[in-house]
Amino acid sequence: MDKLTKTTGIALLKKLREIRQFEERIIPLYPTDVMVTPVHLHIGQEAVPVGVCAHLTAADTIFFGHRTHGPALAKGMDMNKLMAELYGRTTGCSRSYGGSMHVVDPANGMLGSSAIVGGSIALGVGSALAAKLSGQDRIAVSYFGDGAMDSGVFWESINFAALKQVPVLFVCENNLLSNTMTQAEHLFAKPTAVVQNFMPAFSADGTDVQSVYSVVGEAIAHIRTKRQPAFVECRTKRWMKHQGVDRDDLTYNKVDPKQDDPIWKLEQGLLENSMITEAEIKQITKDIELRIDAAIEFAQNSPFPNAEDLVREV
Ligand SMILES: Cc1ncc(C[n+]2csc(CCOP(=O)(O)OP(=O)(O)O)c2C)c(N)n1
Ligand SMILES: [Mg+2]
Repeated sequence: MDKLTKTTGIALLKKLREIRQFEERIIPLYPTDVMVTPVHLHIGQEAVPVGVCAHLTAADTIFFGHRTHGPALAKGMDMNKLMAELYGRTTGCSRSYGGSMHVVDPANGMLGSSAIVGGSIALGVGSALAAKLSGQDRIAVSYFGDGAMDSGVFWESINFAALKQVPVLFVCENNLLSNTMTQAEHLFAKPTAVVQNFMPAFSADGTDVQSVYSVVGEAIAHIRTKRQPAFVECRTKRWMKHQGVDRDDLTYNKVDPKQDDPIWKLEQGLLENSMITEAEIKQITKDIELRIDAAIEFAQNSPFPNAEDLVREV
């Protein structure tokens, strides 16, 4: 625990647990069809959004893809609004128009997520360019999976951000899988090896929130002080199938229940350094469960859209 204070460590643990427990509650509910959206779960990968968003303010913007629950909750989205969106209710963060893959929360810097792989990378660059042109000191984050790195828009965005020197952080949440395709099947070179020709490029252990927190902290310090772009690759493990609520069973995606678990790692570190007790962990877990109970109740009691809502935003 050389990199974290007690306060930061506990704050990170609460966010990791919030995302994990939120999604663990989705698992049994999902087959009952109360949720009217596909879901791509973040379980096992929570350290990446949590370690990144711990360095962001509400004014900093973030754009992500189809796997939204982790970054959305980490950036500060209200759990009730996210749950209601999954239930397809008008009180959802996207007023039921989006579902799990399209979440918005402008007050917390979430202006849109895209189900098109790579579809939001350029939006982060545009947001950073806007900050630069209007003299705002906020930054933007383009957050995507390794599957997006073979898209043209990724390379255009890297080039443009470096050319115009805009304050954007590119985060590659690298689970080494694009659906069932391995990275070696679609990417010519290691991510950081190529990108470092354009901007500072860092690597973090995405199964360890301490690592993500400290590496991203360095990258963001660079962006905030120099007003230049940076890139961070976070190596992580996908525990669940690409989509849906089943555990992954690919023979080439083996998960170690401890070493690949950011929550286990952080809790061990905090316990060993007497920064937390077992009883405090239990209390944190229980408090989050109660908030999820409330979020489910909120979603269940919220209205479905009606015929007028269908064309309200058109
Ligand atoms: C342009 C485009 N091509 C293909 C798809 C189908 N698709 C959805 S998610 C996905 C895999 C994306 O992998 P990655 O970007 O690494 O994200 P991960 O699911 O691993 O978090 C694919 C191929 C899509 N949505 N958009
Ligand atoms: Mg991936």
